[in-house]
Amino acid sequence: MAEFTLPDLPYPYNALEPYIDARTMEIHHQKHHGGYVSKLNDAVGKHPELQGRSVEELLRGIDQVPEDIRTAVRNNGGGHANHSLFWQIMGPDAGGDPTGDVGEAIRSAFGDFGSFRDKFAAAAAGRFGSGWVWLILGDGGKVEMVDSANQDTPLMQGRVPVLGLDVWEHAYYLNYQNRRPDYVKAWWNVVNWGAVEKQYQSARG
Ligand code: MN3
Repeated sequence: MAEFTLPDLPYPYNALEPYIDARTMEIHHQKHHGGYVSKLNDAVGKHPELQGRSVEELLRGIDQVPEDIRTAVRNNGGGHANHSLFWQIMGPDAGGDPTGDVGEAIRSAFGDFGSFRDKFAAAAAGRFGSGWVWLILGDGGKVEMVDSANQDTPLMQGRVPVLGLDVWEHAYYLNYQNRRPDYVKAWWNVVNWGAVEKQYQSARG
């Protein structure tokens, strides 16, 4: 049973160069994200009663997932959901200042875009080992920044991510080696604010 499938990237592997190189994108998408999908299918395949659940449903209800596959769903379901969002909110000919309602929400929460980037960079640098930095929807349309370890997702706390940055070494090591801050700085050039706005509006329902 292969219930979950690896989504295609909405752009070619080389589309984010020079900020993220094609080889990194290809390995990241096919091997890493592909691996999460495959292992998620193996886990969920052991429990036919879970068939038809979306990955978001599984993660929001992680405490109700059968114990023998809970860790596998947390890691690989998280990996699947996180990367599916990550590919969507990047793109070629992107970057610049945040636009739309999400841009307003960011300025309202953090001041100007520079202050927001500084806080994001500090969270990315401070995340020891592997993890993510997130912008999530808060109360009343506000946005908040959080970070998480491994493939843990804000969905497990009932929160909805609108923007996420992968700070696992596999996301940047070929091009940036140990220079995570350089990767984080360059990453803003590939953030597609139109796509982030879509996530924000969809999260608000
Ligand atoms: Mn990754």
